[in-house]
Amino acid sequence: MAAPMRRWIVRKLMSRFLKRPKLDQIHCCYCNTAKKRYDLVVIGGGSGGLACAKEAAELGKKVVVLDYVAPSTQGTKWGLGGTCVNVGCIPKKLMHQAALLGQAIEQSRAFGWNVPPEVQHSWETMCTAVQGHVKSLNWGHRVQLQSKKVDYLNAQGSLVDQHTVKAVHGKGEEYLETDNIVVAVGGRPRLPFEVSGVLQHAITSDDIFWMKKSPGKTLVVGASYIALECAGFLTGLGFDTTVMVRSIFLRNFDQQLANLLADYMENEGTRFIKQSIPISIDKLSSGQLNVTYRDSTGTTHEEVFDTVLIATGRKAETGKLGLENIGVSLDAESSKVIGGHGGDTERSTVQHIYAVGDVLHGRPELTPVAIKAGKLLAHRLYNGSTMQMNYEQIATTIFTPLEYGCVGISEETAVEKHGEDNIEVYHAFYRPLEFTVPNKDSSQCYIKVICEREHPSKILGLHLLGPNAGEIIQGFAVAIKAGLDYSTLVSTVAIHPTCAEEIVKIHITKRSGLDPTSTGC
Ligand code: FAD
Ligand code: NA7
Repeated sequence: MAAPMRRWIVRKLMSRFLKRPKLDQIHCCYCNTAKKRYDLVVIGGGSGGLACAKEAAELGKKVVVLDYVAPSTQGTKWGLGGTCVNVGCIPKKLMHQAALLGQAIEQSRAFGWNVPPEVQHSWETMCTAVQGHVKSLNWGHRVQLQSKKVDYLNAQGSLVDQHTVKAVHGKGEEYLETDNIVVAVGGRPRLPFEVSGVLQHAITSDDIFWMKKSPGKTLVVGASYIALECAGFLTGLGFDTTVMVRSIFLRNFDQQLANLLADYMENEGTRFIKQSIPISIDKLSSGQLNVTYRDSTGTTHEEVFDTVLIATGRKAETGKLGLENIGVSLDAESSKVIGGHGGDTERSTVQHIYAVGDVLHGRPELTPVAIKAGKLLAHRLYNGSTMQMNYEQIATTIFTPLEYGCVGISEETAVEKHGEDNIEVYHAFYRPLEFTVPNKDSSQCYIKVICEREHPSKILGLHLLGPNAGEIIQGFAVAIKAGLDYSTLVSTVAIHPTCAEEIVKIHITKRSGLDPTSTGC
């Protein structure tokens, strides 16, 4: 049978399989239509919402998930699964991998591979492959909801009273009555509207992974997680990439590692315009964008780019949810839901209304955080559990060309919290073995372990700049969560030859002033 016919039959069968089951219905006082009754309504089908909904359904509850994606400012749209799947972790990590492969091809020559001098990369081919994977995940989420008997509405949700959610979709609107509500609407990029032309001409992380044609010469505005990751893979893919930095790199991360990372990126070809902010973006007749920006002395400059990518933070999408009208308190600055009421980390000011994921005020904006919080909440609601989400010591990694992985606190925070005299900072510059043959500069490969000074020297923070930092840090995060101290760390026998072994071999303190360069075996 031909492939298109096979795909058509599979789609037909699946659409039948995905039909929603019949539900209990009661009369609605807001309209004349019937009102559906649920145990749990989840607003937002991203990492946290889906995890919570599926877990609650597994515990035998009648659950519906509403997911609606407002198009980006440039009109980009995507499917079920939220930020991580469609415009976050997944396409980002795949493009990071594409960039690393480019580096590997270059370096492979030193290892004897006969690679042609000019190796071309196709943005279109990469995007088609990445988007294909993302679409398969969208489909997988729908199938999982169906198999776990969670209802799914491609609808925009809002709260009309403490127990009623209004769902607006292509066919009109419906009202859902429920015992519990979980708000899991995530966030969206925040644009600096003071920059004229930003709305019309700039893209964000909501667009970059879905661009049909390559971005060309790109200006990335912002100097944090998302800005540096995007700038990193764009540089690695061969685009002329500039980052405009307003103040510091990676606020809230260890500043020594943040600066080393920026140095590495600069050496790899990313250009930084420091201490500057954009003022305006104007479209030229060529289609290119003329950016006017101001530096710290007040002097204005102009430069032409093909693409301007704004990565100046994210904001919660709570404006249209009607939360405040029904008594749910939001943080005045972040517009996020304030949790922690009644001793429950995710409970809002209304007893049976909860928030998980990026929309919860003051919590790390990370997928595994949203998933874990959503699952734990379902178990507290429907399985008699009392286990709260622990937001401490959550590991993360910035997937820049040299990855920066960390768990625990930065040196700055350790000094602030414990005092300089009460902490010991061990550090090492090391050379990954794989950097030696291609003679790759390893000046920024660095490890920092921050401990309490007093015996047993509990580890407060571990920071690693190097290849595969994400893979390395995950295991150490387990040990640190279990209370790892310095003597246990260094009594561990290394795996040789690895980058991770440098962590268990760390022995030079900053206080000693000794050269922290690791000398190998
Ligand atoms: P989301 O995943 O954002 O889901 C919310 C969903 O609700 C969305 O589909 C939204 O459209 C929908 N919605 C909004 N309003 C309504 C409404 N009124 N009605 C119905 N539906 C609505 N995290 C990591 O852990 N690792 C990474 O490497 C990583 N990389 C990232 C890279 C980028 C570029 C970005 C932007 C984020 C990255 N993150 C990463 C963060 C991660 O994506 C988020 O923390 C995570 O997706 C949050 O999940 P959530 O469930 O809170 O919200
Ligand atoms: P962050 O971490 O909030 O960082 C925002 C960055 O943008 C930061 O470097 C800011 O500089 C900069 N910024 C903010 N406003 C402006 C304006 N108006 N002009 C220029 N630069 C500006 O956001 P991210 O998007 O990187 O990451 C958000 C989360 O998503 C992250 O925690 C991950 O978990 C996923 P500043 O330091 O304030 O001077």
